[in-house]
Amino acid sequence: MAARRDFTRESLAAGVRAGDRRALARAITLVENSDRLAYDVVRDLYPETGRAYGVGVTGPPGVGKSTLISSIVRHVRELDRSVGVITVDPSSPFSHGALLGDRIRLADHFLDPEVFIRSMGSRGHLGGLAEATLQALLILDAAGKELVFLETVGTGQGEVEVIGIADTVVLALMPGSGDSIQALKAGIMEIPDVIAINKMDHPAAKTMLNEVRSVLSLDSERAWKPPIVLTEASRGENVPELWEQVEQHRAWLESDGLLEERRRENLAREVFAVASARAKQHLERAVADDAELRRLLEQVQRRELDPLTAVREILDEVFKLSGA
Ligand SMILES: Nc1nc2c(ncn2[C@@H]2O[C@H](COP(=O)(O)OP(=O)(O)OP(=O)(O)O)[C@@H](O)[C@H]2O)c(=O)[nH]1
Ligand SMILES: [Mg+2]
Repeated sequence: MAARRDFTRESLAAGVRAGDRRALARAITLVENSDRLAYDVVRDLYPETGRAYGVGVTGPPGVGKSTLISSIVRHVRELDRSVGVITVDPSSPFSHGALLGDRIRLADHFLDPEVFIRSMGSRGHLGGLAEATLQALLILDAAGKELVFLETVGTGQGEVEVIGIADTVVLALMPGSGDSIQALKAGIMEIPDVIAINKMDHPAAKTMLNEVRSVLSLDSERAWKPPIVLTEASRGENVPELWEQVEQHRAWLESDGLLEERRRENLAREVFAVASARAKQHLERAVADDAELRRLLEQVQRRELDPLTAVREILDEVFKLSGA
């Protein structure tokens, strides 16, 4: 594409630093395409990152995550903070711009030059969505956005690697999010930092509040007790209170160097998650492309070769690991 040539490594990095929307949009598109130029630019910008505060918003489909983010953005814009929003939809193949629902929900902010909003689907991404999210976050961080929101749908573990990089994780629930309560109770879902029970206009909101409280009370050892806030995102009800809890969590992390510690852990985990995703994809491709390796799988299926011998031969061949 000829248009892609109008940015060089230097001009793209400079554009991102200046917070130029066109440069930001291009850089994130290049990230989505696993383009070498994006890799180089993030590499150049990385030493300047670490200033943005990342807020992850997760929760089941349709609970109002985008609406909540939109309301929070309205609130923090009144406080004059600059904002980036990345919404990640693993179920959507679309990319390059906003998904329809997000576009409607977040439309209020499209004209605000201090707000940059981008949606990403599951297309491409050598290292999976974790890689694309991480790179996009770093770009918005380098662009000087003070707050970056990461939205992803989730009721279990898959979203962890996407928002695992966030400094504060908000779990959004609504009356009827029983599966999430079960997942929290069973320890399948990590305890978030702040819980929003959205759609408080719904008659069952109080019941939900009690259920969440009782699940959290099972875990009384925790140094940070996740606050629970009832919200009505569509009207902005209690959104300042929710934001206040995010700020409280931030203040708590910032005391005693906890934020530094959390970021170190998050970064190490993200690197590991991306490396694992890439290794898995490499392995899958290698086996698909190699008749010899596929034959090993068939031999296992016919019980001519035991599974671990096949594993060993595949790993030896693909990763040159000996004695694994
Ligand atoms: N009654 C009520 N409806 C709400 C509230 N907040 C959001 N909604 C509506 O709930 C629907 C889903 O809202 P979204 O913000 O798109 O939810 P989401 O969690 O981002 O959805 P996905 O990204 O598709 O998982 C929309 O029709 C919203 O208008 C609320 O507080 N009360
Ligand atoms: Mg959404």
